[in-house]
Amino acid sequence: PHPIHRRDYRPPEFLIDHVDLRFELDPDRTRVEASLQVRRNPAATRGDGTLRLDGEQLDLEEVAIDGHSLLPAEYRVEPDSLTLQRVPDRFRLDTRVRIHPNLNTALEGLYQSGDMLCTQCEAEGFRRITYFLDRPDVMARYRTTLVADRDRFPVLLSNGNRVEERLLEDGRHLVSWEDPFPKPSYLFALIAGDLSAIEDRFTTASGRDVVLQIFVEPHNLDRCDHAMQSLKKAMWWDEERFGREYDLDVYMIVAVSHFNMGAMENKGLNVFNDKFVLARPDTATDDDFQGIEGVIAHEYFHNWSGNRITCRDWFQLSLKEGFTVYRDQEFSADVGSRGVKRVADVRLLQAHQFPEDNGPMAHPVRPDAYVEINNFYTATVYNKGAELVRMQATLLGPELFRKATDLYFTRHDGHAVTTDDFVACMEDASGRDLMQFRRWYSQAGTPCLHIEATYDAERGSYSLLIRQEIAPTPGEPEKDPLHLPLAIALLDPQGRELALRLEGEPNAGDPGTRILELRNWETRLCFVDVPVRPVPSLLRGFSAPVQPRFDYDDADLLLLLRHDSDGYSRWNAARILMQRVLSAMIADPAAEAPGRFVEAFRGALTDPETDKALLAEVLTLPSESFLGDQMETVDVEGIHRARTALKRMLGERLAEALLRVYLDNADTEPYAPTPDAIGRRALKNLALSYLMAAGNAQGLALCRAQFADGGNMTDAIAALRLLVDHGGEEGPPALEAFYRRWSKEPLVLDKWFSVQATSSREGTLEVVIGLLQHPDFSLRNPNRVRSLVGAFCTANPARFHAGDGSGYRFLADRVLELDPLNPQIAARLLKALIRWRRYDAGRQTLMRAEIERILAADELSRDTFEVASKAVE
Ligand code: B3K
Ligand code: ZN
Repeated sequence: PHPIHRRDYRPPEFLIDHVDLRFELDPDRTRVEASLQVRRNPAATRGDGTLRLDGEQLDLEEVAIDGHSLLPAEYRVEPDSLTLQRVPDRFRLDTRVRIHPNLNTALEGLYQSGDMLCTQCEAEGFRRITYFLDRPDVMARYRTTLVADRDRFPVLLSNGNRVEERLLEDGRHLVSWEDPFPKPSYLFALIAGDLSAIEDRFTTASGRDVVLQIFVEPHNLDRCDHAMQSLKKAMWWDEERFGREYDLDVYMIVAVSHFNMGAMENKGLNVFNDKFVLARPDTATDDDFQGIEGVIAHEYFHNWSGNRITCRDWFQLSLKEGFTVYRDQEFSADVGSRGVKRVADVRLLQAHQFPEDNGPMAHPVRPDAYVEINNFYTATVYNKGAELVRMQATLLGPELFRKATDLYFTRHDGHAVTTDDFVACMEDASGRDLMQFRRWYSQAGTPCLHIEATYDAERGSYSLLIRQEIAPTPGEPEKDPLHLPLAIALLDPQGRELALRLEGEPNAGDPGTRILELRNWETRLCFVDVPVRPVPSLLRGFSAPVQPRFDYDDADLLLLLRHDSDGYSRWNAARILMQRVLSAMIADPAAEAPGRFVEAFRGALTDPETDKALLAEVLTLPSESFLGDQMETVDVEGIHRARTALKRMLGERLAEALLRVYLDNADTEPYAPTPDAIGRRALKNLALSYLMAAGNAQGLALCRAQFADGGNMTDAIAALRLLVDHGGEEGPPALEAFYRRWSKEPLVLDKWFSVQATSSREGTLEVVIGLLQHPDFSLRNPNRVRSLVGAFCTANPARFHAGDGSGYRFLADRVLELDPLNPQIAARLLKALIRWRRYDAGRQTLMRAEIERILAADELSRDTFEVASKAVE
């Protein structure tokens, strides 16, 4: 397989203005007739009149130009294309193909999920449905006619508005849909199934009445309300914050149980992994409820950032994904708690994107080359991409940023554009120069910000020396300095914010945050009129996706932890403190947590002022993976031992306070996924986890009771996890009871698999291997694979990285089994192995050997091949 390069982009030689599709749907054999209005692209350089259409796994039956059938000698069919020579400048192309949805295990194109038929076309799935110019800069209007057996498939959906519906002979029926908005083929969708829907309405700001429908299998009808509420909130919010209204008369969401990722923003017909639709308090956790709200909003926001304005080519993926993630983050911050949301987003970025930047698959937010685009739906494109939008919003300020997004939406409506076009709108609306800022899109790697401070008591000055450092990444040995906003405040010894005046400025501003702009490798700044040695609160709100390095005293960190008004900064202070204690314990197994640290922890735990959800974030020990990321070489055993020991120490020394927190935050009202209630549950369950780590008898009794009560899934699963980890007598009966209660609920069963896969107990791998044979396990359902195999390999570092290599072998075996079935999922799993250079020599050898074993297999998919080969380059 060969890479595709961004620099090779050429506008398409032909355009397709209109597509007429007719499907005769059958899981074994679906017939697809396509009628395309094709014309030469006046904006492209004229070629020799050869039209090459994409198409894969299609049985071609007929090709006609302007109504005249072609003889097989007049076209060429290859495994991935159909080529026609010397076509006219403007013509109608008709094709007829057969496809086989029930053999489609890759879940790309048209496939079967349970009893229904559904599609997934992004990025390049449409070519598995019909021959087409399957690239996002070819935008067409679609009319889609679906014909199917009426009993088996009473509901037939596609994009846009329903324009025709009738019964046919022999029990079949026909439904036609028309989408008035030109769209790229990756936004095409169809659904056929025996589905029920809940329905609601939304009136847009300009008075358009929109029907909202969520389609699910009939037995799931009672768990769609939260999704519907989330959708209405998102529609309202996008009008308020971005001035964006919905544009069709109907907005449909369909939940399917076999889905490669979270959801898909097809125009007017979103298809969702059912995990991000279905929720009832007894089956879904707080995380699930919040995930649903976020993903429903994300896909809705794509209607403007993605669908109305789309990507010119797949290198521009972050144009829609980075911007839409930013939009969904802001939405969740506005409807929930901003500080907590920011901490969660930063945690995610650091857990997924920073490691990516520091591994063999590192790539810029706008990549330069790929072998398989599906490998680039990454934390870099999504989450770092969102950070780039956020930095531009910070640099411009709210008014100018809104002016810039308005300009973007008007200037590019209906077009396929680039990330450069986006930045140009930021510049044009604000008059600012973002030339240097653009480097963020083209340069990979996470910058380190080394900050040094000197206080001169006599002169009352506080000077900062800030150095950027960016390590080389694959293919990019040299880096250039970046333009970034550094948000900073200075706190006095009482924790109050000082008024800031930089040398040379006429007067001091109000006390609070100051945004400094860095552009060079080295920046020197001096604050004057600083009455006391201050404690700097750096990178407030995580104002740029960098790693700040500042040599804080423990006392400074304690002050930030207690007093900083910025949530990120408090959380970060707690984490540095915890990391220091843990590092000492890793180095010396006999080390104890210092008393001062324990007291600070107690202080935070019992702080009545702070948002409980933020407290839960602050008091959570850094994950084993995060701790590993901070080390030269990951010390798998040392980290696990130290973290377990610290948890136990805290549980022992603070038992009383923890018990009080547990009891004070018990639910008194019926379950509701409100920010306040979610925060209380998070804090309560965190307290319980410390008590359980210490083997506290009262904690165990509370845990058992909480599990037995099982009132809501958040509490039930938290208790189950702790009981399983506690071991001894507790785990097996709890698991069995849970299974008995939920064996008919796939999404709950996923949790049951996951809890077992992530247990830190020895012997977990054997349990996981056993579960591969469980009647409810299947390699064909991505959610199930993620819940067992994915959870073990990514969320259980101590067991996955077992020194004997058993975890690695297990993963490679699964990748080899999955690759022929579902390359996207196989390649994604494989990413757990590729950062082998971070480990000790023994593990390096073992990990590498497994990657080599995968590479030696014949017939690897492009997806898996690309990940494996880059890992050993
Ligand atoms: N755009 C889809 C992701 C498609 C992934 C294709 N491998 C979901 C989203 O980001 O909203
Ligand atoms: Zn998206």
